Amino acid sequence: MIDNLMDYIQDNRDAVYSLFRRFQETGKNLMLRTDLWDEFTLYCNETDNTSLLDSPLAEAIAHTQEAALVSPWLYLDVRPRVAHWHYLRFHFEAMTLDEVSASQFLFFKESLVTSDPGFRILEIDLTPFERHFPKMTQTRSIGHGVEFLNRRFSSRLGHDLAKGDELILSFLKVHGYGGIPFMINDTIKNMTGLQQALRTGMDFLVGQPDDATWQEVSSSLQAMGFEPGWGRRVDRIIDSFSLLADILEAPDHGALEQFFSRIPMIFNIVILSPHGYFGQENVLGLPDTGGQVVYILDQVRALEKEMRSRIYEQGLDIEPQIIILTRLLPEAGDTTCNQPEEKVSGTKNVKIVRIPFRSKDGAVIPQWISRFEVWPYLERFSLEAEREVMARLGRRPDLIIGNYSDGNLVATLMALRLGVTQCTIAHALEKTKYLYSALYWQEMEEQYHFSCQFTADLIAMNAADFIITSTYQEIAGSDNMVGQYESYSAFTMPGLQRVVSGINVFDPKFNIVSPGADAEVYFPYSDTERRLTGLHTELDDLVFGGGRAESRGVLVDQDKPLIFSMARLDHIKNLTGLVEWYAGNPRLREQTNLLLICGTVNPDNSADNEERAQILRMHALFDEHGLDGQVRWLGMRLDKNLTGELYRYLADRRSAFIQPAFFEAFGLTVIEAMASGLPTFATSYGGPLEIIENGVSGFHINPNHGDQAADIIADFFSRCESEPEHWHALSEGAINRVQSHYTWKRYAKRLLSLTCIYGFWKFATNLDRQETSRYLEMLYHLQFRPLAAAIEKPPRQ
Ligand code: UDP
Ligand code: LCN
Repeated sequence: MIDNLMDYIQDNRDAVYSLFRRFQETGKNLMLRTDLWDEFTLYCNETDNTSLLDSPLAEAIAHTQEAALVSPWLYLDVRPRVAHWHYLRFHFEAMTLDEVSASQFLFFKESLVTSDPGFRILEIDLTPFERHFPKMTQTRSIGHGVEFLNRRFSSRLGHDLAKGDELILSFLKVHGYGGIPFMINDTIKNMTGLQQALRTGMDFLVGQPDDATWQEVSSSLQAMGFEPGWGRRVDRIIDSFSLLADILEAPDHGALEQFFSRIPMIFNIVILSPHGYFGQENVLGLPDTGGQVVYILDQVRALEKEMRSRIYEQGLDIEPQIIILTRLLPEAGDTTCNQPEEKVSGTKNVKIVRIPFRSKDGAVIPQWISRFEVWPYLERFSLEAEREVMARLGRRPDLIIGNYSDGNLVATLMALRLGVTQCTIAHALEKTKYLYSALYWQEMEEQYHFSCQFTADLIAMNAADFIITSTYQEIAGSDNMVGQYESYSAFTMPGLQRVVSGINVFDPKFNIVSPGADAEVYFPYSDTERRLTGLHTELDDLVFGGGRAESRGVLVDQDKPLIFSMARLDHIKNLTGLVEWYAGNPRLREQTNLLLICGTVNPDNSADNEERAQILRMHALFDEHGLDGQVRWLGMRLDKNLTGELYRYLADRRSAFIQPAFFEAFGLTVIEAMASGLPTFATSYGGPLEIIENGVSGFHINPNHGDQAADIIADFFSRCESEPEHWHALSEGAINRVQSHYTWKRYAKRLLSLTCIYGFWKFATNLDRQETSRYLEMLYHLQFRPLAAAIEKPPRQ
């Protein structure tokens, strides 16, 4: 690329020089991809130099994510393909181009922000520690880490077994529960012994009835060296024996995955979700409280079911336990977040356990604290949480799952101390949500404390044994957009830290495991037998009724379809933007009413600054555009069943769901609406880009071009008027998409299999991981802790 570009520049010096002058004349020191491309095409058109549009330079500009300019230099970071980066610099006067390191590029960027960049700030580079770990090379493999590890391990195993490697043997010996060993005992001394025992075992078992239980054959099998865990019935035990025998003979990645998933390893799981209001009722829509809560509550139900079924199949009688650790909030309003323990409905043994945040002197913090300010409390929280978990389980958990930046940090601290497999789930990494959140972190520090958050993210994502994401784009983005994790690979926070290699998205720790929509609640509107028609009077009143304390606007023409949106009232969700699009599009106003469920209508009822600002903006838009007869805003939280029926109630009215966010990491509302059969228009920034196939199972809209988005929606309704089957086609497309791709059952199976395989991988590579672990510990103590301590506020008097 560089050679071609250099030759091109040499041959077209004049044109290139005047183009760069033009960039310079914009007066901007930093230009984003779209700014650069717009200037470039304008230049080509104005100078009638269309050949430039087809040149290596055009290619480089089209793939540049950011340009930094200070005369006589222009620095570019070029991303020719997903997750591949080149850093280039161009000298205007000398007309030279060369490739520089990430560190040099970041240093140059720092000079735009601070007059004294100082080359000697802390440089974070994880590459040297990860040198010995296998990495994938193909972009299409990203997010399929476990398949890669299995393939890799099976080929290594073949080689190592031939040399007498005993890793599998020692791994089989470490499992047990409550003092009872599983899988094999000391009668089996080595690999030859294991192979021999498997043969003898199978010879013995074929003479037994298929449905005989482990208990009935256990005394013979135990004498051969086998312990419980191979299966409940003889047919299953034979199957497990032959799987292992095959692996030992000729390792194969499919068999390996299947066998590891059968080993009894997971009985207790701890899930961390400290911030927000974590409860089962009355919480959704409160600040910091949305999809993560829904996700975890659905996740634990599915996990418990799958764990129980696996344990049963393994022939064991152990009741699995899951503990969700969250924050206890003494001032909990009308939620249950002030209760230390709550059983999760629909489960046998899943509990929400709440632990308070405490100040330095140990006093309980009574009030809710924004997710941006939780950092000083997490270490104390983690210690108390650990004691609580050990007291409840009486043993270490088998898996710790962190959620979001704060939960992931606590999970890291606990997993490191306890030596347990750690999984992290980001839900949403804030870094990509806010433009220049790293470069201009100092300006945002007071409100967001990204210094703590991004450092915590780096620590947790590198400490995790495996990371699960809801989509591919969450890891590595798309051709045009940088992935959320990818954005941590190189970035700088001037004056604080320059991250030259923060995460490698080719690491096999990444796995895409998409969540689902609770099929008991979000099912198609056409599934009439299951419909909750008893709720329709309440819905009539909510949607079409008169004014009520928690609402604004009363719909005058009730025959029109509705466009509906529901989300937390954060700036990023862009609901006020949607109101503006609607207000400014006469066709849309003519064709539809707008229904919004978000936040609270009275700003005095909100403790969150960002939410308050949005509430005021919403009122201003109603006033400015006279929307009270066409827009209904409900500032309330609906019970889950009511929400489910509302989506269907709106589908009955041939309505649509709109998700207008500036960025949406995944978007559970999107799959809920789609599962109900509502045609859905959702942001092209983030998860919905991958969830929806444009024009088939919904539509992509660009939140930065509201006029176009409003036209796309208006066009849809115009077409549906003359061609009602168009609505049905989209509705069916949406339902099919969710049913085939987003289910919790599939999720639970996959997550448990991953846990087994990464558990083995952790066992196999434990020593090698120590370097990374030590580096991260240092980062935690020397960098994170002082940052967090500095933002601790004195306790409220
Ligand atoms: N939700 C709700 N009421 C609200 C806002 C949200 O019930 O006022 C639910 C919604 O049904 C979905 C979740 O909260 O299940 C929001 O998840 P999503 O992934 O769309 O967004 P997040 O809030 O996590 O950013
Ligand atoms: C957080 C978000 O912002 C959403 O996009 C996700 O759907 C939700 O968490 C669940 O993962």
